[in-house]
Amino acid sequence: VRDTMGARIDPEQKRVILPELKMSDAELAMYDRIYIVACGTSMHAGLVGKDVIEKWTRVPVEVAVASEFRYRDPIYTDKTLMIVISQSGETADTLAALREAKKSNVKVMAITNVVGSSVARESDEVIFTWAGPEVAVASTKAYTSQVVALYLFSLYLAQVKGTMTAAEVAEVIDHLEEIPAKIASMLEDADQVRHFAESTKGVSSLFFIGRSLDYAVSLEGSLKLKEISYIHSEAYPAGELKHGTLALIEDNVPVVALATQPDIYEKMVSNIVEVKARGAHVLGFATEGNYDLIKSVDEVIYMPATLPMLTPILTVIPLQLLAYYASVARGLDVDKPRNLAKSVTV
Ligand code: F1P
Repeated sequence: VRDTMGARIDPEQKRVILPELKMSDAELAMYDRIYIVACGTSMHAGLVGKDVIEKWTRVPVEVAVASEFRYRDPIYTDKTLMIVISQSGETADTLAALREAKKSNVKVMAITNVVGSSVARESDEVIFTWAGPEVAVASTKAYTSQVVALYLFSLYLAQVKGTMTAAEVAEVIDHLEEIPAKIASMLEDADQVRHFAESTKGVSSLFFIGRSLDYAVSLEGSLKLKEISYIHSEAYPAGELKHGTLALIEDNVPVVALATQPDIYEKMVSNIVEVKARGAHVLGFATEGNYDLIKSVDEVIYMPATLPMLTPILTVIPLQLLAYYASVARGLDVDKPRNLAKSVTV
């Protein structure tokens, strides 16, 4: 986190610095509305960013799929900031949205991995993710680095707007600095998720449910599964189940239920009870210490504890592994899924 991001942590001061930011802090603090525009995995990172920016800075954020955004007539004011997120920096729809915004004189900040890419060159501001080359088609480390960039940007914005105290920022930084070790331990301890993935071999459909940040991560887990294992999969906000999706739950349908957010834990448990009552086989995700969840589900994966706002960086790891092992179990080429290109430039 400290050394590789275009956004950095000052370890002594426990503050975030954006060394490459060209605009003044006063200008940044002035923006009162943010559009985040991106495609695919990058858009899912943006959904995490939305919740984090709104919570820490109180600036309203709208996340838009770039391929749809270009048909809108967006309501820009001179206090609107657009953030475009693109691993490759060459995605056609994201570039089109960026160019439209520039025509309306909207300030655009990019979060991208590729120095010299079109998105990097054409945006007013850039935070590089420095995630190294993404070799496989399906984005994995790009997501993590984009989410980290969004956390750091949000903290910086909170600093300049004064919406968080220095102590609150320092607390988040302390937790962020512990994340790499926690990810390493999760990667070493992947047997349970591999076993669950292998048990999906004959399965034709799999559902993810979650609320709030857990829902945002569910969307990415579901996309990874579709992309590389070709299992039909959907992610739903758990509270929406009874508005239709519950009809699809029957005996032995696998459901991955994320329950990492303490303030809505009880509501998630009642959704899990609903799908279990229809025969679903539920793999739950909870934070270490929250050992109660096993009473409501068939299997649980416990994740290292961190701040609730930071859990997406951890939760996505076993979800990516689930897609990976499901793909391997089916004998598929994990790195080159059918029909997909690394960069969608047309
Ligand atoms: C966006 C994206 C990727 C996905 C695939 C197709 O790319 O949807 O998230 O994995 O490779 O493109 P980008 O704009 O982040 O480069």
